[in-house]
Amino acid sequence: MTKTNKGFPKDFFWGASTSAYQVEGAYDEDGKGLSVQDIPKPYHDKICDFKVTSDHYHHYKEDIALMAEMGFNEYRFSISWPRIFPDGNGPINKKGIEFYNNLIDELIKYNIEPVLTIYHFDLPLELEKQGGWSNRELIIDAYVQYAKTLFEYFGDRVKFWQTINEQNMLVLYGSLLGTGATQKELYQQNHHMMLAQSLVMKLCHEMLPEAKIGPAPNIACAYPATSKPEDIVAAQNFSAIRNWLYLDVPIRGHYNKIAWSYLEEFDLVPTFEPGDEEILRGANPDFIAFNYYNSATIEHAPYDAPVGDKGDQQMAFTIPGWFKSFDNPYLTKTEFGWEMDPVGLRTTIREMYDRYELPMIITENGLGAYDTLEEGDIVNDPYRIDYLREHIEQCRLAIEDGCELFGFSPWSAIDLVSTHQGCSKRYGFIYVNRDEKDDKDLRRVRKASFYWYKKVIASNGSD
Ligand code: BGP
Repeated sequence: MTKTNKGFPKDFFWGASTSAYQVEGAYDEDGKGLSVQDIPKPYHDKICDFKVTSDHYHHYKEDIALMAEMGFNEYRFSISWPRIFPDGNGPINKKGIEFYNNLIDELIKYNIEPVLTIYHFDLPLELEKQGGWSNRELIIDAYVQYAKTLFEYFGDRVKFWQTINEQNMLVLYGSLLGTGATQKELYQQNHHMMLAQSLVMKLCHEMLPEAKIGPAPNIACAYPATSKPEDIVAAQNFSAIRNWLYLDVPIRGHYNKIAWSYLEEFDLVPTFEPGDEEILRGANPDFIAFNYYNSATIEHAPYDAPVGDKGDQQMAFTIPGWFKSFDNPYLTKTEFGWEMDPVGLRTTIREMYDRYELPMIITENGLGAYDTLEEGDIVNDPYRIDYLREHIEQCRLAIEDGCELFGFSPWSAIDLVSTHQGCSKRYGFIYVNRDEKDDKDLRRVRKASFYWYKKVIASNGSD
């Protein structure tokens, strides 16, 4: 018996992703309000902040032309909430609407499908000052009004929507926003995000019956560190707390039971108000957008286990009594210390499809590296090509396994500023000429991976 080689579906989405605050710059131009990302952080002494980034705000036409040259038929980007509502709610900034109208039109001009993230880490500062996601009365309504505005202005052209980028990372690494919220507060915020997301999904289905909307968490399969039975339970605990908590609510309409017992044990259960259960049951997403960078290797952690530090990896956490993450001896790491596991992507896709049977799109996956601009405007990034080639191959295998994957949109279309490691940690197919302290000329340069990805797209997944 041989396996049928299904390959990628003929209308598969090939593109890449960015987020507004990491790529746009123009942080205070044309009426934009500040976001929580615009507050100076201590590490901004050494690396750049988000004021200019790749200046996509002024270069979007050139950038989209380059995406079109690569053959993109999809581009995943986010809207800057404070560019539309400078205070988070209240009056609309027409200039913000104009910018995204132009950007969407430019994409459509090249037959690139816009895949729009409503909220990607850049909460308007004015909302944060009033408690942000902790302030239930304020935030749910503000998010719903904001999303409704986007549906009204862009719903005629945007068919694919994502509610909240990496809600699980916002909760598990709350410090990303530097708000100093406690664990208890973070799970209450999470509950408010769940409610806001459900209401927005329902609204999207009412206002835009042709559109599709989904959540956008970061998902990682978990390997037990050994075949010791306790390690198997620990790996299941990890998956429940890190992954399924965030997908079960929108898709199954209720909290994951194992994650719930963790919340109970550590006194982290959020306060519910009457009617919340019903709101959570009303989401009904059409697809799952998910980000995948690495897998996790998990071992049992006794209650007195020290809370270990695995450096900067996305898997770096321990919950005493529940699990502990562990370095996988079979995997190598990027220059920035993130484990690389292409096969884990196939496992993650299979696990999710088996569980939810919803179509899926990968909205982030990629290699952060120090690239070098050589004389003659050459950027050789074979490591990125290898990384992406191996991940794409695992997508192909997952499709062959029967999973419904409709797009691959890696991080990132163009170099941009990392969440907390500056602009030298590059992910793009397009190099942007700048460094941490000097914006230089922001010239765009096609990397070797640019030409390679163009061939991948032209051949629908072979190269
Ligand atoms: C994801 C975020 C992105 C992006 C990426 C790479 O978690 O959704 O915004 O930045 O990770 O991470 P980093 O920028 O920290 O290297």
